Amino acid sequence: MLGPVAGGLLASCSGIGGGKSGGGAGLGSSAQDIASARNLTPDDVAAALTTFMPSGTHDDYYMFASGGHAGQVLVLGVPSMRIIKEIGVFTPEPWQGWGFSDEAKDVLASAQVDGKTMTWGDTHHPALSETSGSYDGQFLFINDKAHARIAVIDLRDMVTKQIVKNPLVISDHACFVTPNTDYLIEGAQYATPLGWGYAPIEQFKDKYRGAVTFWKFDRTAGRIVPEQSFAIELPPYFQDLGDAGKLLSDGWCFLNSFNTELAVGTAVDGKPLEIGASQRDMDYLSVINWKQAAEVAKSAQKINGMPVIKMQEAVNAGILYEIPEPNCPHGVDVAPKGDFMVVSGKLDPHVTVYNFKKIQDAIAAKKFQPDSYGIPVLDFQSCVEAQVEVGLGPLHTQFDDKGYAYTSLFLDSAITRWTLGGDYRQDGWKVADKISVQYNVGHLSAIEGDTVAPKGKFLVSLNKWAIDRFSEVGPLHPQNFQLIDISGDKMKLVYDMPIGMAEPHYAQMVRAEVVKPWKVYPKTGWDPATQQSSTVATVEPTKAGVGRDGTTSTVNMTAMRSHYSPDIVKVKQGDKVVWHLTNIENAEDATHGFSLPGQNVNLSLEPGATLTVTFTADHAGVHPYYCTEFCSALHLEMMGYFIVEP
Ligand code: K7E
Ligand code: CUA
Repeated sequence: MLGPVAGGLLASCSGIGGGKSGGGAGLGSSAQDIASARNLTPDDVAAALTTFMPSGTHDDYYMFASGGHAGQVLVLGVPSMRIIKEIGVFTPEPWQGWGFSDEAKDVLASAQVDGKTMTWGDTHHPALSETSGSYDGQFLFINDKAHARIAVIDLRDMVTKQIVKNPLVISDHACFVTPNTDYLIEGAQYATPLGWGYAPIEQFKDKYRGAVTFWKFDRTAGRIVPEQSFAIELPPYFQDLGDAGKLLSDGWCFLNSFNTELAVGTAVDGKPLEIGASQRDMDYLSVINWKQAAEVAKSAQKINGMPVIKMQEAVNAGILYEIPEPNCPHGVDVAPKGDFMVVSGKLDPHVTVYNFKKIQDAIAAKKFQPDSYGIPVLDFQSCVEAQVEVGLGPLHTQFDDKGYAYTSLFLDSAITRWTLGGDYRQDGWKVADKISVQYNVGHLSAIEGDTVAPKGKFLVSLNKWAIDRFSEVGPLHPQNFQLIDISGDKMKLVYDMPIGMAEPHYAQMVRAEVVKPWKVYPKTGWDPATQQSSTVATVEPTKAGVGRDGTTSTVNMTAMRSHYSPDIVKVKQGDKVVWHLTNIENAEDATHGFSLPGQNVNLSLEPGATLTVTFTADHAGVHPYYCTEFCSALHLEMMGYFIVEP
């Protein structure tokens, strides 16, 4: 039953339950009645009021979450946690027609692996573009761990524009930007011979390598420029997550690695990899001067077209160092001022905080010993600022606007809030609060929590297991996003959100006003692939029609409520058909679909867009095509006949 506190809370919320009556039998007519009927505690009521968005109002924040091995990106509104969109990236996505138009097929084809088009990816780390270390709302990048690919999404229309395949490695993990998005940094994951060649597994130490790739980004073109990108060869330690330095540490980046034991598995080592790879007390954090590396790369030899700075060259140039870090690390996160690097070793209950200035001093004073590849390993004690005992299985860390850090604890299923020392807070390096989550948290995401200016307020715990939290759906359960209010002295869990679509590893949250998507395309006849006027658009229905040249039939079609022009399209069996469609509407939300049976054609034409499909009319017969979006009262009539004459 609702106690006096909840009653007071409700009473103090002006307008709630005030005098409304006559609502019928249901739960009751006032907020007080509803809370009582549903047995809600005062905390429940406060949580509901924290996340509720009255109909028609917009969320304060966007969350961009990876869609795991569904290969997509999810867009959510926070604090309501409503899913607003799923962006097709590595996997065809029928709602958006992603992967069905010639334009989208070109993007997926450009990302081929060894000549094969992959129809899925394993997305892990979304990275919003940054200007001066803050999200600028222009682009979103995301990696495909399975194939070492990086996708570029333009946030004006939230459509994938480019995918690049790493020519050196076959799997990746880290994906993060430099503070002005000059480079998108991709760390390899599992070591292989560079260039995806062959070498016996017994020659792991000598022939297998890791790498970190610096993809040059051209903001004006909105594209990665492979010709201006480069990589650094690394030891065959498995590179894991990374983060770019900022402000004080701008120009540097930090990349975890595990399996510095060089374990490969039972047949060679006599023990499984996970045992072999967790024997030493320490692994290595790579510390890399990427600004200087960009200069060194100009004279580097190429592998598969990519300039690769060899380890020895990197050591000679003074751009590559390592620092011991607690065994089996996962996260490395740079504090907002760029002064501290927070590392979590999964098997150590502490987070380890390195001081950038101390790292620089250790380099200058040559306090290092080479590892077995000749890379200088800096003295651990000389670089460490603090270690904070946060709990079991620490993974990732985010920051807020009050000088707190938040670390996810996989084994404890909890999040620890702790204080940053230095000039962030007076209280030194201490645990401040801890909250249980359900269950097995991986990443966590705070509002702009990995930028130079975190905003605090909310944190989302991205939990890998949901177990008992939701209605049963068979043995495959959803993941569980939990929204946590971090604005007060104690963290408060306010919402559970099931994600019934693969495992969202990482997510980033940004203030809504930073992202400025278009409502409709800027001009009628817009090519979303180039973000310019299309060269094959038809913007007048009177100019639409079918032409035939040899055995190629070209269809120039317009779509508007509620007809296609032309509506009857005749071609000869065996013709190559090039079909251009333009949605000539400019009304917000007036999207038309285009479904052509038997040809795997399924387009989504947003207002203004021009798209093309090309296929061979191999089946003589009558093909009714139709619009897949319920666009008007006469939507069912929005159809036509594609007639293939024998
Ligand atoms: Cu699942 Cu960042 Cu790939 Cu951690 S990662 S949890
Ligand atoms: Cu257009 Cu339905």
